[in-house]
Amino acid sequence: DEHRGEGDDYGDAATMGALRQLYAGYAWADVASLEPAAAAGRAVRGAATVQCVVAGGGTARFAAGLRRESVVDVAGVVSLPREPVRGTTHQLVEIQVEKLHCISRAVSNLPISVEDAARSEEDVARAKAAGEQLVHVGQDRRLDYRVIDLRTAANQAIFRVQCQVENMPLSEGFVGIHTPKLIGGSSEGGAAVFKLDYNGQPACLAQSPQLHKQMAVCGGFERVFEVGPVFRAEGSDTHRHLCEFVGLDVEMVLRDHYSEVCEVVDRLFVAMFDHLNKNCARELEAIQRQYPFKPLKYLETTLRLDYDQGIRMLQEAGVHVDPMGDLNTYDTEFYMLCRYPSAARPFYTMPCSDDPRYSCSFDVFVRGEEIISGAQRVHAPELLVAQAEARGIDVRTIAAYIDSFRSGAPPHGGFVVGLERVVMLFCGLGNIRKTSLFPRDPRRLAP
Ligand code: AMO
Repeated sequence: DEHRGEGDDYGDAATMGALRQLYAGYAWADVASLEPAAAAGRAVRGAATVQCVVAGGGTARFAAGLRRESVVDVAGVVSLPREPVRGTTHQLVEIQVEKLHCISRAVSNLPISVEDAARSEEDVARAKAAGEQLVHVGQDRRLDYRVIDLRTAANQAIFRVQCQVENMPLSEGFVGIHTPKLIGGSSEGGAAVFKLDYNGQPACLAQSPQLHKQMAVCGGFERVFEVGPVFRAEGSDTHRHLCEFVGLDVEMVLRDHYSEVCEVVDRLFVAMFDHLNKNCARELEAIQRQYPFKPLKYLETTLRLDYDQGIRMLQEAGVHVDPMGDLNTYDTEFYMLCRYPSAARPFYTMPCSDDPRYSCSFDVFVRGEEIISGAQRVHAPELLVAQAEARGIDVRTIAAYIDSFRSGAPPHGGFVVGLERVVMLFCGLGNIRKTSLFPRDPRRLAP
């Protein structure tokens, strides 16, 4: 109540206080279905709407003057609607308004409307076929006015799903860490870095937590993970590249073999997919309504193939363009390719002991696109120096990293998951900008 100040108010303080308690007890979507608050954390705000009916008099005049997207407090009696309201899905009840208070007014000329932004392409096409003109808000315009666009049910759901994905390593005993984002040089190869001046020293924005997450393992942490920004000065404007994305990095001590890392990926992802399908059904439904997609096909134990085996299958099938397409014969859209050629991997990757032309590395694919890169790392400083020099890296720029393996370093490996890519591909969204709250692509630095 201290935050009132928009003048007109048709409720007394006590009622408004009680109303807020009601909201605290019932999640937004559940007000409509009158389910108790057990599922409060799970409800999708905005996925359900409730119609408020104003009978007449001063409240009606006040309501008529309210503009779309204004924020209001409402108190009234919940009743059954006389007839279902067009275009709503959860319209089980409505509210006969007794009191109405405007907390924040929206301007009259909003650049886009939530209704327009929430429309699926199918809706627009159907209306067009019926001779009706519906506004279709293109992606750039949505992103320009992202604060309004984010209010659609699908967008609310996308970021709730993303939040479920990012904490998954906690279940396997990984400790969350934070590594520096201002660093002295590149870790993943020279090209794609944002350079900057660090008090007179050349520096760049971290391309990956790679070197520091490994140093954390050298520092005695057996299993670490980090959810943080990763900066890549990508020149290519594609559906799956951002200049700043969220990396879900993992690094762990190995006992014998890098397959231990693959097993962690398998357990985490199968459990995560199961969890999303079971516990985020409402979110997925809300996304489906605006962006229809088929549920992801995955196996109980993730399919793992050697890179060579995958390539052979492709050749046999005569596939040249979509490199992963053929693996669909396994009835899974989630799989790992292992043992990549060493030349195709960064300097810190461990070569295979039986054939150093190949490496202890893997990539993971969802619906044919890469979401994870991972590997065992070289923990012997001499080999590390040799591999860096062979790739033309000036080892003086990574001296502290290399030195950290001289004071005793356990065998270790890890991987990174591109958070936006996982959500994009799990939900078949087709463009990474849909799963980034305020995306940064080669052309976009605002909002
Ligand atoms: P890599 O560079 O292959 O590996 O990146 C791994 C994963 O990060 C995501 N990704 C991106 N997502 C959005 N926009 C981009 N521009 C972009 N670039 C990469 C993808 C990709 O699978 N240090 C190693 C990983 C490791 O071995 O731990 C690395 O950074 O999902």
